[in-house]
Amino acid sequence: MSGLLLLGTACGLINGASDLTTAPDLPDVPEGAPAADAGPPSDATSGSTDADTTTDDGGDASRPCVVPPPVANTSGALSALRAPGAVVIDGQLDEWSCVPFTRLDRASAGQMFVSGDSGTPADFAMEFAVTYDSDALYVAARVSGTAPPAGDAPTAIFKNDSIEIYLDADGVLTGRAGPNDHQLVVDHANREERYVVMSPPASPTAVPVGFASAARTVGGVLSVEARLPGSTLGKSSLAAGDKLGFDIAVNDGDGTGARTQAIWYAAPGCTCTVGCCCGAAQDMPFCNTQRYGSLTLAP
Ligand SMILES: [Ca+2]
Ligand SMILES: [Ca+2]
Ligand SMILES: [Ca+2]
Repeated sequence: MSGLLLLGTACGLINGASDLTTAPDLPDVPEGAPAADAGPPSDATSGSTDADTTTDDGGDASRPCVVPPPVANTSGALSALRAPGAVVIDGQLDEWSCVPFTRLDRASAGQMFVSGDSGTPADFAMEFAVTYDSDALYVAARVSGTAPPAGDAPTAIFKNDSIEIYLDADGVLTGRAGPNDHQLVVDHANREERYVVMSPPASPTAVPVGFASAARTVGGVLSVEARLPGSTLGKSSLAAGDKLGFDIAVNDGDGTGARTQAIWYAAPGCTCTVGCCCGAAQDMPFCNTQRYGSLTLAP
């Protein structure tokens, strides 16, 4: 299939795994993926009953749109467009077809964490996007090349094939996560965890009220959607111009601790001194909010 299908197509046409076969810059999806990956969709959703949240302005699923193919963004500054329509947290990314995605792979990652994985330099990649409405922030991710699903660690789910979302609401980056900082992990089975303070041992806590996620695997491609209410970021509503600390990572793991993590951005400069901060062995966004990039909400 031609990657040009991504250009000038109609909203709703692109969906889930088909994106990865059409996107021109995702060569990491092997031709003829393992049969084990091509089975029936594996759906998992969870979260509050208000997970299927609509945007304020509705939307037109048939409205034509033009979005560029996913490209890397190594600047550390990301912007999110307002959601063009309703975002339904079901692991199907149809409604994201008019939202630009950013590519994250080993080559473009701001930081890599490798712990026992024997993968090759190009064996997994993620495309991710962020959008919002007045009530919530939404994150979508498509992960390819990890041969998901894998890893069934019931806790410390970052050991499984998973994604991690990092958010800071108040612009105060002290290293350690504060009350409105979030490290949210969603794995291929839609297990969810939040981590707050990463002083060993790491202890997951319940995800925030109103957080919802869904994970779906089709054809070896893991699609994840997540919703984080503005209230959990200390905001009564979200609006254009808001700026948040933001980062995201993808884990290729087997559940045992052997994993490879690609982190979108790792900000240079560091002033914190407590915990695994500047220059410490695990000086990464999960442990040091000063490594976050930024997310600006655009009109
Ligand atoms: Ca959806
Ligand atoms: Ca994997
Ligand atoms: Ca903060």
